[in-house]
Amino acid sequence: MSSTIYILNGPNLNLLGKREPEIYGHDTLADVETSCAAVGAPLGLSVKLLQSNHEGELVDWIHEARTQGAGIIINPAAYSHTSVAILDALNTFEGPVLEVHISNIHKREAFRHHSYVSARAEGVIAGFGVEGYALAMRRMGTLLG
Ligand code: CA2
Repeated sequence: MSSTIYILNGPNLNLLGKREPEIYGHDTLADVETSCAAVGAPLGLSVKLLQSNHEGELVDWIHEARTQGAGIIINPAAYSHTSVAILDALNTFEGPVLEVHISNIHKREAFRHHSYVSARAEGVIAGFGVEGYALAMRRMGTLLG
């Protein structure tokens, strides 16, 4: 039976591929789900990709992953820089957590340079575009292997 990786996405990422392609590219979250599923299949990993514009809903999905997920890949979007609630929720999760940012947050405004989630993440990928999600899936295979 395959293990499930939760791929959680924060506010405004529902617009991925539809707005600001110069920063975030042309791929949509549906494309991300397809590429992550393709990477995960030979590793025995399935994906559950979710997106919310609401902090509490992301917290609820992290709690769900506590019993139904083997690992979490999270792009908390703007909540990266503000949310102690998401950090606290991730600290209750026992499996590996990987943080992904599509853009290189360190090349952008200073307020994007700090992420609360990074204090919990086993690793952080930033600036690799949406390929970062598939790279994180590959790393999940290693961490869970
Ligand atoms: O680079 C990333 O992945 C970010 O997490 C994206 C967040 C931003 O607040 C973080 O600092 C870095 C913003 C997500 C907005 O997503 C959009 C996607 C397409 C069009 C408009 C917004």
